[in-house]
Amino acid sequence: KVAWFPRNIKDLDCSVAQTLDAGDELESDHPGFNDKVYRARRDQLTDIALKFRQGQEIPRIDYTPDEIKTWGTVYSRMQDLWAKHACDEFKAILPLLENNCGYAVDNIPQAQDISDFLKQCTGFTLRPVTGLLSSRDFLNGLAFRVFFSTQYLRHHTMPLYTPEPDICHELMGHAPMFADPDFADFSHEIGLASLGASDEEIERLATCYWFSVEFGVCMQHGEKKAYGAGLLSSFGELEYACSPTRPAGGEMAFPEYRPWDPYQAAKQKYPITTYQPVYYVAESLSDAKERMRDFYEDMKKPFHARYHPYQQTISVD
Ligand code: H2B
Ligand code: FE
Repeated sequence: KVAWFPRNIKDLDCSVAQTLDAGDELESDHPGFNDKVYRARRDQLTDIALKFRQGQEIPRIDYTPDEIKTWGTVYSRMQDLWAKHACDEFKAILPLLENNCGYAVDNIPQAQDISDFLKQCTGFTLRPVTGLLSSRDFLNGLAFRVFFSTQYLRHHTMPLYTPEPDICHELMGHAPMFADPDFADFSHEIGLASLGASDEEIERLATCYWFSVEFGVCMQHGEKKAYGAGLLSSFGELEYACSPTRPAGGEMAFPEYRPWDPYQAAKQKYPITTYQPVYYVAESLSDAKERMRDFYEDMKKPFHARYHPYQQTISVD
């Protein structure tokens, strides 16, 4: 039996409504767990995501000075690191986002502006979400070139740490890459592959997603450069992944690098709370995409899903 999957972009409203369980409840080890003001603010932003319906304008948010300061702390620390370790595609797109979407140290960009910009570049759009979705629902959105994006900020007491996706991770790490055509196609492939897939296949695709969209590295000018959002939004791990220094006293392990191969990556175990012990290195973003496409075409699914961008629907044959 084939699992339910969205056929029309409007069906994403169901995906979101169905699975928002853990998202709006903070875990007890979250730095904002005991902060009443933080939690009340989270509820406000969560409400926007809950009320959102596909096709609407994403409401603009008046960010507080504290929130802007947290964003700015991350943004300014990342700027130097991006110059050294981000892939060329990211570095080319960032100035466009600064000019068109309000990316700046002292301003948190609005999701609708980024969504409009991405739509012109690759057809990708953003959709607000309250928190973590299941892998299946999250990946299904990519099949419609929709990226689910949280709008709250990490807790201001720990600006360089977040145990969950927040707006810094989404807008600094993910959003810029969706403006790149190869990366957009790559993400779309994973999304199409996830439609109606078995639970085991979803697990394998989510693992591929982890080692590419989140922690992917590629070779450029003979050096390792990051294209994964988990790296591009992480102050510590970006440097660690792209140019680690051999530990003198053994305080930090040295990562292992393997050529990007979705068949291998899909089977690899990974930690979620520490730096990655293994990174998969693609020759380029288009190489990453080609290999992902081979993997998808090899999957034993009973049908082939196709996306129709004008109608924003999926057909199967
Ligand atoms: N949900 C949300 N809201 N954002 C994510 O980045 C996310 C998710 N990532 N659910 C997914 C899971 C990812 O870890 C993979 C596909 O499981
Ligand atoms: Fe992410």
